[in-house]
Amino acid sequence: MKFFLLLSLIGFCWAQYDPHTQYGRTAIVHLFEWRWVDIAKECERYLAPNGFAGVQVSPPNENIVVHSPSRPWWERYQPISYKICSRSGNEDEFRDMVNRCNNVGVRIYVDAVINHMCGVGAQAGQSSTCGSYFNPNNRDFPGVPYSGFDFNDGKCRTASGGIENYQDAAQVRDCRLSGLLDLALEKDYVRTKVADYMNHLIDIGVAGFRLDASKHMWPGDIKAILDKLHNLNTKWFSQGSRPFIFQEVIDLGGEAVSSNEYFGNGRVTEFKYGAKLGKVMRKWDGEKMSYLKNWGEGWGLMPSDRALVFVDNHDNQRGHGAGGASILTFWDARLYKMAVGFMLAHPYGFTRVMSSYYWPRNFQNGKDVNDWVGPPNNNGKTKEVSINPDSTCGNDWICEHRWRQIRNMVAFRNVVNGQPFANWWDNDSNQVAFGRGNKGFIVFNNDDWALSETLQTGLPAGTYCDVISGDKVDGNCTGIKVYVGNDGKAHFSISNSAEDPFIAIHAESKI
Ligand code: AAO
Repeated sequence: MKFFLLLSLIGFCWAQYDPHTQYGRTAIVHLFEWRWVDIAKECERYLAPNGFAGVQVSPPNENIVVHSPSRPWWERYQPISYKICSRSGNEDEFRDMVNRCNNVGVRIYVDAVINHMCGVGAQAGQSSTCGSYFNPNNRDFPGVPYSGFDFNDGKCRTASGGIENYQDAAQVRDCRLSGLLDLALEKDYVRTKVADYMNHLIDIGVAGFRLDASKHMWPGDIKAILDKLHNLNTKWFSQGSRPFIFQEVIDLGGEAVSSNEYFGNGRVTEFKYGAKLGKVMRKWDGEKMSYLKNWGEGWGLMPSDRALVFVDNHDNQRGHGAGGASILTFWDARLYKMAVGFMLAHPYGFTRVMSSYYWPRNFQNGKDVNDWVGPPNNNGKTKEVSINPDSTCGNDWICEHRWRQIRNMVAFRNVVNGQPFANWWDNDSNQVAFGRGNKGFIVFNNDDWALSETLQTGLPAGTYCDVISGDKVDGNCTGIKVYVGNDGKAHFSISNSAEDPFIAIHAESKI
């Protein structure tokens, strides 16, 4: 009994699983490589009005400038210092963004790169985004400052100094990931420097962190850092709120490190989610949507209240990281919208929507040789996210979060929040439907033939607007109308050649 009391007490003070979203908001969006000035505007003009809970932002700290290839997106995963100074903007712009987003109830989550600094092969005097000097050869990063004592060179036991075998947990934690200089996070000095950086951001008003490369840090080292963190800024968060933590651990099974080692620290990215859902939607390996009936823990996924879920991320949408070819992205728009729709309708996990930019994908021998290309830019200066008259984005920003089907499913998730998974139906193939209590219902047709079924929706009688094919505007519907009878049943017809072969209705789409 005492033990459980203690546990719940710890759970209470250490609510690092709670994203601290504004009440009723349930999904965040990763605005990959966006500038702070654009995110500030997006919070006010789009995210808040459409019920988005928050934004994962690209690493805000100073990073190395890579010229070959020219300014790749991944240079931001090579820290030089913890000054808030990157191609997304300076500290003033970052502060302005956090203020303006919080003021409209949209939270900011920072991608924190704390496992390592730049690559061992970088050149002394190579430039950095804020001009801080560094010399990787003698491990000198005066901008922090870190020196030779602060890295794991002596601890790693591989000949190359890099991770050679993912079956050896000590290598994975103590050796270099992709040649990146591995910080000695068991040192209190290093922990303090990292915590100072994160506390600086917390004091500005961020709500939490994605911890990059968590698999490559010992869970106990992460905990020691988290123990040093401040509570969230009481200008926007209630007294005693702990920062939301989600750890990037790629665990598809079969390796020495597994996700559950990290549950004590916060949530963990569930990479099986997108890999498996992609297979189902593509009908690979004999998978079909009817098998999704017990989606979630029933599929071997981690506990829902520990999972941060997504269909794709900035790595696996371009062949980095893990998940492989099954991952769905904006490049496969039709299936992608269905997969994101399924994710947002389903109660499992805390959801993150991806928002990408275009790059000239170019496969050679199965590999995209342009997988490095950075955000839309003029001579290295990131372009503004311009907005077209039809509310989509210009300047090569894809803005999946602004696609009607995805934006409306974020609203759907908010409306059905807390409602149980209900009224499952399937045809033993790729036509499925389910509801969320008496608040929402969704029907998919991923078969090669038409769907025509009368289904129990669980919803009160009335006429509903399908939020996939249209919007409820001034009490009318610009898309398909669905008539729910007094018995809760409605007839659905979905052609297999429909632009978007799924239909979703909810309490607030009733007309
Ligand atoms: C760049 C260059 C490198 C250069 C380096 C230093 O590309 O050539 O050596 O600079 O100069 C990003 C880029 C990197 C880039 C880096 C720094 O992706 O290309 O390196 O910035 O600029 C592992 C980690 C995971 C990591 C992922 C990319 O575990 O943490 O690799 N993701 C994060 C970020 C990412 C970033 C970093 C970390 C570094 O999201 O953007 O890197 O800050 C297995 C393991 C995974 C492992 C993958 C890939 O996955 O399980 O843990 O991820 O391999 O190495 C099947 C398996 C699956 C397996 C997969 C691939 O799917 O089931 O388990 O195959 O083998």
